[in-house]
Amino acid sequence: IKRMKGIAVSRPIVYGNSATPLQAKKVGDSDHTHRWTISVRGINNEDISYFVRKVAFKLHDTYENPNRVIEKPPFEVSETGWGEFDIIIKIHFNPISGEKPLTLYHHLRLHPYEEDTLANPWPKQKPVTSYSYDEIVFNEPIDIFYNILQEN
Ligand code: SLL
Repeated sequence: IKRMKGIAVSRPIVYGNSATPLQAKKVGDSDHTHRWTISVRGINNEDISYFVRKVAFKLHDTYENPNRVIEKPPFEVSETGWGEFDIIIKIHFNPISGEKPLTLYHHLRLHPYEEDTLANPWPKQKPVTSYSYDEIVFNEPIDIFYNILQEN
């Protein structure tokens, strides 16, 4: 194994969620109030699958099969629900890289804040969004992974 001494390569990602209120409760359905999607993406929707192998999203235990593993892009999970909670996002890298998985946390946001006042109410069907920008840094990547990063 040959590492690229003194070299760091960074790749931007965007992770987080959007949410919209459900129009009406379906017959026999639970108390779900929102539909939401949590995702990990490249900037400008750039394909990140050359360095991301899979993404595991750990949802609240009130969900069935709370550990959702997404093996190919888009790396996202859509669900319905009634409450906000913290999602643990574990990013597994291209196995060729030898890099350990990276863990991120995102607070699933369903409700608007700031702008949502009586004087300035949030439009009913406008999605609520909460996204974070981050930069993944590969320090002294191994040479074959470095080549893959450079080629994409
Ligand atoms: C709260 N601490 O009390 C949070 C927990 C959990 C939200 C929120 C379950 C959906 C389903 C769901 O929306 N859980 O029935 O699968 O606000």
